[in-house]
Order: sequence, then C-alpha cells, then structure tokens
Amino acid sequence: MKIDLVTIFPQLFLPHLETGMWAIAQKKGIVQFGIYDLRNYTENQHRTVDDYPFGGGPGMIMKPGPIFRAIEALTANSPQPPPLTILLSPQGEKLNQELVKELSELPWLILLCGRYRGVDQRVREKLVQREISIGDYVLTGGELPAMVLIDAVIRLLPGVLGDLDSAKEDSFYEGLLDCPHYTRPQNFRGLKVPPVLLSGNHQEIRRWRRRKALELTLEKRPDLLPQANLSKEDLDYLAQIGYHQQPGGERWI
Ligand code: 9WO
Repeated sequence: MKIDLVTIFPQLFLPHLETGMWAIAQKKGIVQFGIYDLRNYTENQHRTVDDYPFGGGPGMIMKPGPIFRAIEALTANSPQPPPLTILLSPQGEKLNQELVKELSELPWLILLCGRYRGVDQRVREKLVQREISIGDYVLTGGELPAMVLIDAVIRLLPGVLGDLDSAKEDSFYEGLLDCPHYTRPQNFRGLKVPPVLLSGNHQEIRRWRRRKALELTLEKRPDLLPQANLSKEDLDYLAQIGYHQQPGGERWI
C-alpha cells in the first residue's frame, strides 16, 4: 500500500516512520510512505499556504492552489489505479474498525492534513473523495488524526503483525471489547490470575475469554452488541447476565 501525506508539517511524521510497526512495515516493503510538504507547491516568495476568508471572520483558510498543485504532482502520469484522497476533519464520517478495514484493502491513500480553519471548499469538491473524523473534538490540524488512521490501517496489512492471528483476536474483532489479559507473575502483591487461565484447558479458556468480552461489552459499550457477530451461545449467556436482544436484531447469528 502506498500512503502519501500532504502537510505543512512533514517533520511531525518522521519519528513514527522510524519507529516500531511503521518502520517494520516499510522495511518489509508492505507500505511506502510519501511525504509532501505543501510549501513546496506555493508560488510566492513567502511560501504562503493560507489566506483570509472571503466574507470575513476569524481564522485563516488554506489556499486551494498549493493543495491542487501538490495532489496533481503526486498523481501525475501514475500507472497505478487512482488513489483515494482523504481529508482529515471534524466534519468527516467517524472512523471505526470497519472503515479502517475497508481502507486497508486499497492500494493507495492520499491523506490531506488541514491546518488553520480548514481548506477552501473547492478542495473538498474537486480533490477529496472521503472526509474522515477520528472523533468529535477539534485539534490544531489533521496530522495527528492522519497518524491515527495510518496506525490503525497498517496493522491490518498482511505481514505487519508478526502473529497472523493477533488482528483477529484484538478488541473489536467481531465487534466486542477485548477480554482481560494477564502475564507473570501469577501472584502480584496478592492479586491472583484467574485460575482458568492457568488450567491448560483451552476450551475452557476460550469460553472464559468470550464470556468476559461479552460481560465487558454489555457493561461498557452495550451500543456495540446489536452489530456484533454473536452465536446462539453468546446470546444465551448475554440473556443470563441481563441483556435482551433489541428490535431489529435480525442480523444476529
Ligand atoms: C479553526 C478555527 C479558528 C478560528 C475559529 C474557528 C476555527 N475552527 C477551526 C478548525 O476547525 N480548524 C481545523 C483544524 C481545520 C481542519 C484541520 N484541523 C483539525 C482537524 N482539527 N481537528 C481535526 C480533526 C480531524 C479528524 N478528526 C478529528 C479532528
């Protein structure tokens, strides 16, 4: 997968590119990053990327010119299928694991990071295919959300997680919260590990983990349950602990 970033702060991405899973994925050739400094696509001596809003009001707007030139330059005579250009903004559709999965299956993403009060509307209309939000809060720019999106996407790329199964076992796989985890020591300051995990009985362990995931999800995020991938046994257990299927639950298995 190719991931191109268009930003006025390319240096923000560098530590991540050189660290951990991002660096490994790059080294293995699973992901190729391109970082494009928007100021290289300006046309005046001051390398201006922003200007006053027509109609007045607070804040500056990102000029369309540099953004159009940057994206045109990076898509010019490319043999690949066209990229999906994403604008990170609080106005976008909310990022969730389902959308992350969908994006992880594309060959080429362009992430456009706004600053100031946002981009000229014509950028949205002509260059951007999807506008994505990582949550309902305002930051100072789209770079941190772009990093969140990249981080979520690259861990799903085949070959990035050493243990092939770990993405399937993680929280949100099948739409439930993750079960509790323990490591050594067995007794930490008198706090003991649940005996079932030490039993060696893998069927019992699987069942305990599933039940804990169901309990946690019911307690903390019951809104996830109607969309979760649940078996008859899951439903029976949920019923025992006080959950009853909502109307419209035909999607349950
Ligand atoms: C700036 C500003 C200045 C004066 C008055 C009002 C103002 N609103 C903003 C503003 O919303 N700035 C945004 C900063 C413009 C787009 C890039 N920025 C951004 C992206 N902040 N938060 C995000 C973001 C992106 C994805 N998910 C969550 C938040």
